[in-house]
Order: sequence, then C-alpha cells, then structure tokens
Amino acid sequence: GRLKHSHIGIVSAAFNKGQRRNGVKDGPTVIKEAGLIKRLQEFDLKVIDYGTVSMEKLERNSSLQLGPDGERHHDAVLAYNRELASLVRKVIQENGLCLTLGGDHSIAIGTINGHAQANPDHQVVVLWVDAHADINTGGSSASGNMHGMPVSHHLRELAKDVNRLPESWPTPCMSGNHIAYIGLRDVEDCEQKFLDDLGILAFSMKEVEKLGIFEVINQCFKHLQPSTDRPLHLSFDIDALDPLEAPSTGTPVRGGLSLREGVSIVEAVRETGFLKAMDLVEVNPELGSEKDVKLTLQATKTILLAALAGRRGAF
Ligand code: NNH
Ligand code: MN
Ligand code: MN
Ligand code: MN
Repeated sequence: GRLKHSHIGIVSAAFNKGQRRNGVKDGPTVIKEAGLIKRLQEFDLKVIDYGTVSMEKLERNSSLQLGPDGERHHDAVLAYNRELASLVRKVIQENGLCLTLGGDHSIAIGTINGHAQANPDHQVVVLWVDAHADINTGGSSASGNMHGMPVSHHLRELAKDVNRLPESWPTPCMSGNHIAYIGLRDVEDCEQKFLDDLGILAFSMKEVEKLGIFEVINQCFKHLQPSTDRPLHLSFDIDALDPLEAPSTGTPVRGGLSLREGVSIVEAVRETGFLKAMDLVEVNPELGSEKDVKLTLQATKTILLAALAGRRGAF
C-alpha cells in the first residue's frame, strides 16, 4: 500500500569533502534554524531530528588523499557515506520516511545505499533533480570532485569503473532504468555518453521547455514505476532551480527550473505515495549576499514543505 508520511526522520549530513567549498557543510544548520521542523509540525507531522553525521572523525583519521582515479578525498567520502547509510536505513525503518539535509551531493552515495538497504529486496527508484548529471566516475571526471560522481556508485552497469572501499562498499543497487533526471543543463561529454549508453531517461531544461513540466513529470513516473517493493528516492540538488531563485550554491547554472516547477515536481513525488527518502543538497550559506542566502533558504523551505506536507505557502 501507499505510504502515509505522518512520521518523518531528519538526518543532517554536514559534509563538504565532495567539492571544494567549505560552507556547504552548514546547509543543515541554516535550514533547520530557518524553522523547518516547527513548520512541518504545524501540519500534524511527527518530526524526529536524528541529529548530525559529522566529519570530525574523518578529519582526525585523515585519509583525505586521492583515490585510484584522482577522486578527491576518496576514502573519506566513502567512509562518511557508509556511516550515513546506516543511519538513513535506521531512520526509514523507524519512520517510513527519511529527509537528509546536505551537505554536498556526494552524500547521495550514502542516502541511496541506506535507502536500498532498508527495503526488502534492497531495491529503489531514483528521481534526480539537478542542473548536473552527477554520473562521473573517477576516470571520467575532470574535476575529481566526488559530488559529481554519486550516481555512478549505484549503477550495476558502471560497477567495474567505480573504485570502492576495500570491503567493496558501496554495492550497486540499481540499473540505468531505475533513475530519471529533471533539470539538466550542465552535462559533460563523458556523462552524456553514460546517459546514452545506459539509455537513462533524462529531461534537460530543453525538454522541460518543450514538453512542459507536467508531461516531464508524468513520463518520469511512468518509466520509474515506484511501488512498495521499489519505493522512490528523490535527490534534489538546489542548483536545479534557477540561480534567481536559489543563488547560494556552489555551482549555479543559469536557465534553470522556476521555483513553481520545482514545487510541481515535489508535489507529484509526494502524490505517488511511494516516497521513502529525500535529499536536499548543495545549499551553501557562505555564498552570495545576505539577500541571496535568504532567497535560497526560502526556496529550500518551499520545496521541503511541498514535498513533505503537500502545502504551498509562506514560511
Ligand atoms: N559535472 C561537474 C563535476 O563532475 C560538476 C558537478 N557539480 C555539481 N553537481 N554541483 O550537482 O565536477
Ligand atoms: Mn548534484
Ligand atoms: Mn536485507
Ligand atoms: Mn548540481
């Protein structure tokens, strides 16, 4: 049956080692300080704050060196994500729904793995809303930043190209037909080749413009077919939104989704009844002016309120 979402567990993934800007680790704190939990509770949701998975341990144990294919902070990123995954799994098993606040998008290595682990056959379908495809491998990446690589870690088709921890964590949990994208507009050639070779359903801003957001959303769900056995994971990178709506993020790309299109996506996600995990990532309160940060937080809260409470409205 469909999920009810009266209980939500929130995990703060205060992590920044998947890219080069420190402030993104403060995303969870500023989003919570902006009153998220209180607002959700006003709509009769039981919200449990599971606290923060911190980076401190990693920083003490070092292991910040490059991976075999030049992945920056390779072992630290994966070790952090392994810890995050076990918390996400627990939160889903205890509440039915886990919201993870990032942090940079490398945290989706852990959240998707943890979500898959929480399901009976370790299966999941993913809707990835982002300006970027985040499907690089260490070998294909020009930057070495692992926030551009989370998707490749989960795909069986790319398994042989991905470097893992010695215990071979994380295990791939999906195929190219279990993920769909909305909002793409800054995809590298190597990434486009992965998308094409794997036949991945991907709606760039060009298709959003041409088809309209509702047609795009409908095609995504028709393709992904979320179900009890294969519930939905929404990974929402705030840079999917146009920088006019959400300027305080590390890699803004102009020509993005309006806030209204973003809201329409997450409302439809909620209405499937099969959302079990959501990531909201890449909010960086150190970037831009005070007004930029305020706008970005308003947009973030609007997306989260629509996704989790099914409401539009002011904060
Ligand atoms: N594709 C680039 C890379 O791999 C940029 C990734 N940046 C993101 N992804 N913000 O969402 O480095
Ligand atoms: Mn991303
Ligand atoms: Mn199991
Ligand atoms: Mn992005």
